[in-house]
Amino acid sequence: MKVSLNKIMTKGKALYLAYDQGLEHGPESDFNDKNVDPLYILDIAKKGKYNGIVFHKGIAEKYNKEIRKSKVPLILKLNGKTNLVTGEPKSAVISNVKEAIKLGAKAVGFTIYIGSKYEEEIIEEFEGVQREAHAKGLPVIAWIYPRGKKITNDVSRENMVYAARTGLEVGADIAKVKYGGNAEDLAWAVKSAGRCKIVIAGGVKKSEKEFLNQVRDIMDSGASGLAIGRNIWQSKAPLELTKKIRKIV
Ligand code: FBP
Repeated sequence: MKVSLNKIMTKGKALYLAYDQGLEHGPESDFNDKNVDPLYILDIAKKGKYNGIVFHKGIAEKYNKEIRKSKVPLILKLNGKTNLVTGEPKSAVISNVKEAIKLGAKAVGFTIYIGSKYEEEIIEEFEGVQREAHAKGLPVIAWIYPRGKKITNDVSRENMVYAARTGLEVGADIAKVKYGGNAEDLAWAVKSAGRCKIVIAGGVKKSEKEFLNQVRDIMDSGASGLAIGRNIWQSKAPLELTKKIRKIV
C-alpha cells in the first residue's frame, strides 16, 4: 500500500526537527538549560514551520496538549535506547502504531541497526510496525544506521548506500541515513533508495557556515531533506538558521 506523505512533506521536500537525543545520548552530553525543555523545541518547530517533530512516547504523552495545539506534525519514534550499553546495538520498542495514532502522530519512526548482531530481530520488529502503520495510512520513517562489530566506518560509501537501499527493501517511506561528506556517494545512495525518500541526520553541532555548505551538498545530491536536532536546538539563533536551511531545502 502506498501511503501519502502530504502531511509530513512540502512539495516532496522535508525538514524535521529531531528530539530523541534525551534518551539516545542523555541530557548531559546534548542539553543546556534551554533545550532541555521539550516546549522550547516545540516552539522552534512551530515558528520554524518544520514538517514534523520527532519525540519518543513519554514526551508525546506528557506534552500532548501543546503538541496538538502547535499543529506541528508529530513523528512518534517507536523504539530507542540509551548510550550506556556498549556492544551490539538494538533499540527497545517503547510504543506502537495504535498509541501513535492515539497521540495524534502523522508518522512513526523506527531505528534499524543494520550490521548489528540483532539485525534479524530488529528487521522483524520493523516488519510488524510497517505493516500496521501502512494499514492505517501512516508513513514510516526508518532511521537506518550501520552499527556493530563488523562496521568500522558507518558512513563509508558502501555502508551509506546499503542503509539507503535497506530503506527501500524493507518498505520504509523515508529512510534517515547519516552522510559521510561525499556528495557523489550520497547521490548514489539516493538513487539506490529508489522511491524510498532519503533524509539526512545532522550529527554533532558544526559552525553555521560548515553546516549550510553540507546542507547544500545534501540537497544537490537529490536527498529529500533533513531530520536534524543538535545543529538547530544547540544554536544560539535556531530560527535564523532554520530560515537559511529552509531556503536551501
Ligand atoms: P542530530 O541531528 O542531533 O544528529 O540527530 C539525528 C539523530 O538521528 C537523532 O534522531 C538520534 O538521536 C541521533 O541522531 C542518533 O545518533 P547516534 O546513534 O549516532 O548517537
